[in-house]
Amino acid sequence: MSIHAFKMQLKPGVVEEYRRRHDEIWPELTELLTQTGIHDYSIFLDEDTLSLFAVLKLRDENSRDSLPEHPVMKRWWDYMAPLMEVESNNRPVEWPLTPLFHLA
Ligand code: RM4
Repeated sequence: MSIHAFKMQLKPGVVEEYRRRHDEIWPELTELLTQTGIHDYSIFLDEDTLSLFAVLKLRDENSRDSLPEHPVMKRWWDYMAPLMEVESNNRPVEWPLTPLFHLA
């Protein structure tokens, strides 16, 4: 198991919509993420900068690299693109975060 953290960026004025969409996250997306090997996945908001801080755990045997090609993942990224800073394919821009400390 490994832990991964990264930043994403929300656009102004969409916090409540971003929260609502995650409160109602598609079952097929949570199933896909779980099948991929992702678990214990949290996203936190910095209210000052609208930066999102994502932290997830990844099983050693995982298929995370295949996610960007999956139709459900693409559909979710298309759906979320108006709310976030995204790449040209609508994947959210992810800025990696460097681990400095962990208390197990
Ligand atoms: C985020 C973003 C991420 C996805 C989570 C579930 O808004 O789309 O890529 O992993 O939702």
